Amino acid sequence: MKSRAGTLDALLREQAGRRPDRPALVSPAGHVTSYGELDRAVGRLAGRLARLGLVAGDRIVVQLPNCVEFILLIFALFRLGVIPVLALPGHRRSEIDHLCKMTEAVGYAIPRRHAGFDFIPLAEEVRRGNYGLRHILVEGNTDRPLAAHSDDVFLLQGDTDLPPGREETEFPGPNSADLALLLLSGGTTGTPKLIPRTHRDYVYNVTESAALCGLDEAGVYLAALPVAHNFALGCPGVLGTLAVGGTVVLAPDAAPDQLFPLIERQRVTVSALTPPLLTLWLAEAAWTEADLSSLRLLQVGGARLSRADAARVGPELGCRLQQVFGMAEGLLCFTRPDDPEETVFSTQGRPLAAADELRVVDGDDHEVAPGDVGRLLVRGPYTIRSYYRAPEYDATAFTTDGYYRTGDLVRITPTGHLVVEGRVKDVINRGGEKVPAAEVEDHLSAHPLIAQVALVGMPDGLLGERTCAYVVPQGTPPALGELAAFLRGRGLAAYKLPDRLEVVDVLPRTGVGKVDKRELATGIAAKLRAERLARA
Ligand code: OOB
Repeated sequence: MKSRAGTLDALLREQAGRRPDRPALVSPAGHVTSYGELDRAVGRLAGRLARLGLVAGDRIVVQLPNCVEFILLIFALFRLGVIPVLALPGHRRSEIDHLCKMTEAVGYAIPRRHAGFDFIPLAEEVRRGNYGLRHILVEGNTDRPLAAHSDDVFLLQGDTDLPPGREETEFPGPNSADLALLLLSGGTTGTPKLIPRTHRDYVYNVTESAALCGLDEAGVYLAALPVAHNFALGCPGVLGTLAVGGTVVLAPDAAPDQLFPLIERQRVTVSALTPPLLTLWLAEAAWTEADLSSLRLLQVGGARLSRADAARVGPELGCRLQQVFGMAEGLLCFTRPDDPEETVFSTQGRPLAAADELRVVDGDDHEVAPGDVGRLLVRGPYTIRSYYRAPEYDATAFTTDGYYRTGDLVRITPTGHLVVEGRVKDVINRGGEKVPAAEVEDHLSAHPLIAQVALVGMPDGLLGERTCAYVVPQGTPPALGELAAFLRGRGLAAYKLPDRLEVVDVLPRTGVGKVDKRELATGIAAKLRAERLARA
C-alpha cells in the first residue's frame, strides 16, 4: 500500500526509504527503533487494525503516555485514515467519556497502568456508557485480562520485532486534504472542544516548524512534555523530527533528575518545556553532573515565561532559548535563531508563516493603534476555520470572515514580535495546563452544599497561576478536600481540581449581573500578598 503524497504517513515513509537503518525512536527504556523497523511495525499494526474492522474516517480516542506504542499507533491510524483523538494522560472519565461521545469513537487506546493509575477500570467504565466503543486497545503485553469484553481487547504490541507479518491488506490511504487528527482545545466552555487538523495543514505545521528550528537528520529531539499535546507532537516535536529523519527520545516524564542523564546518554540537541519545568531544570542544572553540552535549542511555551528565567537559559543550560506562543487551533509564533537576545528574552516570537494574518482588536472588533494591547484574531494556512461538530460555538469563536478569536491579549512590537499581556477567555493557565473555568464550575454546581461558585486564577510563583474556587454555600460550607473528592468522583482530571477554596456570602456582580471575576481575582491576589507578609 502506498501512502499518498502530502500525508503525515508519507513523511515517515519517505525517511524510511531514504535511511532505513538510522535511529527513529529511543524508548524510555533505551530501546532503539530504526526508521525501517518503525515503518514495518506501523504497516503490521495498520494491517491488524484493518482486520479488526477499522476503516478510514473512524475515530479512536488515544490516551497513551510518551511511549513507542503511541507513535506506532498514530502512524498506523494515519496510514488507514482512521482519526486519532488525542487525550492527555491526566484525563479521566469525565473528559474521556465526553471525547468518546463527541466523536462516536469506535476504539479507546490506553496504557495498562501509568503514573500509578490503573486504566483498565476506567476503560471498562467508559465502555459501559458508550455503546459504539467496540475496541479497547491496551498498550504492551498486559498480564491481566480485561474483566469483561475480553474478546474485544486488542493488545497493542510494544515489541517492534514481531515475526515478519503479512504485508498489510490493500486499503486506500487518506488524501492530504483529509482530516488527520483531532486535538483538544484549551477550551473556554463547559465541555472541551475538538480541533480538526488535516494532513495538509499539519504536515505544513511540522515541516515548517522543523525548518525554522534548523532541525535536520542529525537532530535528537527529547519529548519531555506529553506527545499528545500539539507542542511536543508537531511544533516541530516528534512529527517534525521524524519528518527530517532525526531521532526522537521518548521521556516518561519531565523531571530533570531523570532527563539530564538521558540528555547526556542520547546526545539530545533540542527539547521543549513549559515555564514551570524550565524553572525545575534551571534549579537542577546547578547540581547536575550530567553533560548537557549536546543541547543546542530549548523551546519554552504554553504559558508566559518570566524574563528572569529566560535570561538564565544560555548561561546555565548552555543552549539557546526559543520562546513559543502557540495553540492547538493553529497559529504558532517563535522567536528566531537570529533574533537579538532582548527579543528572545522579552517577546513570545513572531508567526511561523508569512501567510499568517493577525489582527489586534478591541471589544468591538476594531483594530487598536499599532503597539497597543488588544485581542488577538488570527487566520492562516494552518489555523482552523471551525471546531469539530460545534457549529453554535463556532459562531462566537470565529469572526464572520473566518478569523479565530484566540482569547489572548497581545501587543505587537515594531519588529512584528508578539508580547502576550493577558487574556479575555475564561481559562486558567496552570503552568501550561489549561483549566476551563466553566467546566469546573458546572461540576461544582452539582455539589449539594454549593449554591453558587466561580473559579478564578490566583498568582503562583512556580505555575504562574493556580485555581481558586469562590463558593457561596448552601448550609454547611464544604471543605476543599471534600470538593476535590467530589470532582474526582465525577471523573475530572486532577489538574482541574481547585487549589484553594474561598467561602463567601455573595459573589460580586458586574453592572449586567454577571459574576465579576476580575474583582474576585484581584481579591484573592491581595489576600495572598497579605498572607505572605504576615508569614514573613
Ligand atoms: C499551547 O497550546 P494550547 O492549545 O494548550 O493553549 C493555547 C493557549 C494560548 O491561547 C495562550 O493563551 C497560551 O496557551 N499560551 C501562552 C504561550 N503559549 C501558549 N501564553 C503565554 N505565553 C506563551 N508562550 O499552549 C501551545 C501549542 C503549541 C506550541 C506551544 C504551546
